[in-house]
Amino acid sequence: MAKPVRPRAPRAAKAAPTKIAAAQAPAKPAIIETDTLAGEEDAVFALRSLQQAHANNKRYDASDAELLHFYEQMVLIRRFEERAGQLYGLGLIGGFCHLYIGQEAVAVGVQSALKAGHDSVITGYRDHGHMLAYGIDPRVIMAELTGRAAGISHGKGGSMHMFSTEHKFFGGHGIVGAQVPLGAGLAFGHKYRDDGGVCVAYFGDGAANQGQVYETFNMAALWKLPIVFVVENNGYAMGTAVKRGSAETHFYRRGTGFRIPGMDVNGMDVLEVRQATEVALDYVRARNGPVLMELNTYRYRGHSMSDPAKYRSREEVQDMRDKHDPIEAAKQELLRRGVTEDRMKDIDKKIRQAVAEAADFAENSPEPTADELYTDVLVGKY
Ligand SMILES: Cc1ncc(C[n+]2csc(CCOP(=O)(O)OP(=O)(O)O)c2C)c(N)n1
Repeated sequence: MAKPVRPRAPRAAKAAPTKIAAAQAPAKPAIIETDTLAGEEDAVFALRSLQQAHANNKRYDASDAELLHFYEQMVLIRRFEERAGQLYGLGLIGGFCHLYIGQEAVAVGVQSALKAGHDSVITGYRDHGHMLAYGIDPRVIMAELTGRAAGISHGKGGSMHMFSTEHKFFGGHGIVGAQVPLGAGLAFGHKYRDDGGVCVAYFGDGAANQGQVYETFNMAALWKLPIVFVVENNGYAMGTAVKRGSAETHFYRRGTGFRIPGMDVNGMDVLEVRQATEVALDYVRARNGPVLMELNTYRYRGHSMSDPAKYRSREEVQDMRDKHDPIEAAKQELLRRGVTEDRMKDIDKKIRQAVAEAADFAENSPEPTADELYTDVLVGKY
């Protein structure tokens, strides 16, 4: 599938040196060949770039069973999120609720390449899709969304603050960008214990403009931490389009100043995401330090449930849905491979049932009792 065609901001043209500037330039000392050194260094850095490896082999060679599994996981995320949107509309979900619809191929493609229960993951508030891709029970996620005691954070976290240490899923963070330095901490833990694990830290294109992200890049590169930074570039930070809020819209290049190789990936193609993640993980597991992946994707719904999304046209959203939908693309590929439509319909039916069960379970679960206010406040006794 072609890379999504969300328009990128035009890059500023390099100013041609004027005659005056050239005339005033000091003569270069003959001995200190800084230009040559810089050139060699750049060549070394360019060689380290993983973009070439990605370009050479873009898509994961999935078996039919694997692709069907990816399809199933993406459909689960979509149907779950649609149902969460309905429950929000009915007043059953309080607080914020950020849906992941449109971005499913990112979570499914990346998670499928990780060693479950070994590698760790941390993300922002748009977290339900990641948890589902990690195999966490939809019932406990829905129960958390509806503030029930059976929820994964005992009904006290809601949409943005879900954890599962068992699955090495470390949230669920409402503070934009906060998960990036925390992710470096998780990566430091892997390195300190020498357990071979990698941390994947997801953040948005808006979060990518925060200072703490670059402090983290510096530390992570300096200490060669086993971390994959994943920018989910969905085109908007709340109502601000990428080209209005970012001087460099190619986020995969943002690690260059810290010698972190970047990868520019089509986040609407689950097989491309999977393949690129493997390249990144191989590099990180070989103790080379961090990688920065930009996954170009799109969110179909508003920023959160309370966003009418007036900053973009209906046509833009429809165009992405029609031409770049990750689920439809996987479906078409399965059909081309000879997997029958009936097989996929069975999967869709099974998913609808699982999501309905999750919603029933949540609605029929009790709310936490008042004494829950005093639990999970501190990790230990001080
Ligand atoms: C430190 C901080 N500043 C501002 C906000 C308000 N806020 C919530 S989401 C958001 C936009 C983030 O956009 P992006 O990183 O692109 O992620 P996306 O929502 O697109 O997934 C902002 C500014 C916040 N939660 N935390």
